[in-house]
Amino acid sequence: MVTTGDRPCWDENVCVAGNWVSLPKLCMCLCETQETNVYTTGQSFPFITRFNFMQEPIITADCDDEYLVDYMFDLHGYLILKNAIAPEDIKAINHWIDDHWAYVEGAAEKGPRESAGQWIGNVETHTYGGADGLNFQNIIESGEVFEKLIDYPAWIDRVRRFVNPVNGLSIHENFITIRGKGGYIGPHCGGHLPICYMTFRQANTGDWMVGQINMLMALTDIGPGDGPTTLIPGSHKARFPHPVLANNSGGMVYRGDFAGGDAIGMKELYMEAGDVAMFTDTITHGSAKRENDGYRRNVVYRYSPRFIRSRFHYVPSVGLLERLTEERRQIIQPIPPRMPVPVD
Ligand SMILES: O=C(O)CCC(=O)C(=O)O
Ligand SMILES: [Fe+2]
Repeated sequence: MVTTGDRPCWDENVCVAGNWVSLPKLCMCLCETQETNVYTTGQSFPFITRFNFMQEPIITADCDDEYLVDYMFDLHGYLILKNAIAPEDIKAINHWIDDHWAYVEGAAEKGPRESAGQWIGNVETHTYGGADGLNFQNIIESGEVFEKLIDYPAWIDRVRRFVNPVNGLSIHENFITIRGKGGYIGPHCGGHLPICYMTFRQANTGDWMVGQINMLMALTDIGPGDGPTTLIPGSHKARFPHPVLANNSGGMVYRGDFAGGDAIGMKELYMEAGDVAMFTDTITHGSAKRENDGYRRNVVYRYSPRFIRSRFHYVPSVGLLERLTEERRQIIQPIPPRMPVPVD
């Protein structure tokens, strides 16, 4: 047994062939083969299912080791929350998608104008550029399960902490994204960007100050060939733009027009339905091209400080505001519009 501070590390059940490294308050296993890189149980890190320098930082949604979560999120810029969403909620979301499949593939697919979406109540269909597939934007307006996701227990406290409670919270964009064979999203973002919400920590004090944190929720299993999300671990701290984003305009190319998975340094994130990838939008990311038949299904909610207007400025409907709990309303409309009192 190796002991680091008050955290005991047990070598049984954890790593057979690897070496143990002790760091202050943290123990890691540097193993030589992938098979031995799997944590099963361990008294020091009961919440970690897998973690090492090479593989994904994965935690179970109920992990309460705040120090460890902070360490991994700071280091990698992302975490996978395992089994974060209840199966019945995943089922309800997939059901909504099935009910609206004609907008993805069918009679309703083409909107009245090339550039505009179709409205389904307060939800609008949308694409960033075609290859990325179809989005149902403003999905919080389409039913209870989507309202529930606003402050879902598996992530809301972490999100508040990373954005920093002094900043409050808002949702910058919320949508379902459906991507078929051949679809992808190009590489974009990185620590070099001078965009005001592309922050991670307060530069002087080091306090959390994440300007945008994405919850990318898997509605089906996403594995090799399914067009998984890709990212470059640690690139939220990069001061150089990724080489493919540096070719024009002094590093200000926002998004490459080819599959993100083909950009050097990208790593694919594999998830099972109900898992959530929580990542700072500052990290360089995109997706691999989908090679398999069928469609990739995700929900994305992006959280920002309350001062940031939502990306496409969908105005919350009166019905939604009335339905929301006070806590959710504070996130969806953190700064209510001020208007003169009507005079009779
Ligand atoms: O679709 C993906 O896998 C990536 C999505 C993305 O770029 C984002 O959520 O910011
Ligand atoms: Fe993105």
